[in-house]
Amino acid sequence: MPRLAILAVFALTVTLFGSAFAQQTGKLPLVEVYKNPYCGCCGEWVAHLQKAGFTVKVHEVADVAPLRERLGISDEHASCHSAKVGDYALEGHVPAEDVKRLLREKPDAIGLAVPGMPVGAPGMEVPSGETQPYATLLLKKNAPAQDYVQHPAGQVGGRQ
Ligand SMILES: [Cu+2]
Repeated sequence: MPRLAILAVFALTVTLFGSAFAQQTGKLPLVEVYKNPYCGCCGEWVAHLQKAGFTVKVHEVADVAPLRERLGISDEHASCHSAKVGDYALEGHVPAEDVKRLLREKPDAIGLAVPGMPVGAPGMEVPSGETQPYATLLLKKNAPAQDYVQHPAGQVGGRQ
């Protein structure tokens, strides 16, 4: 019997250590991006996510609008590309850090959006280094969108 007990303790230790390790590595879910094949800044955003550790699957589509609508993102929050990560939707040039925060905090929401194409957002960097202030919005299911993360001008949210 003691041998069995030792085995049990050993097995438990391995299990605990394994899950602690998995938590620390923080396995990131796949991001599925829907974009027009000719969208350059969309491709830059994909590169930004990959650099941040995400695995990205790109779907080239002629028109992103039907998917955006299916994801529950309204026209006023629209940008150039849409994406799915876990149970959430992403719209536009959302910084990878904000996506990680969303996945950590798991709010009850549709997802995140950076409407339009703010200069300086990840994938929207310009050679001059100019940046516009913008907010990453948390899209709620039956309520108005909320500011989730403020990105002041002069702070490049993209490539580190
Ligand atoms: Cu864009």
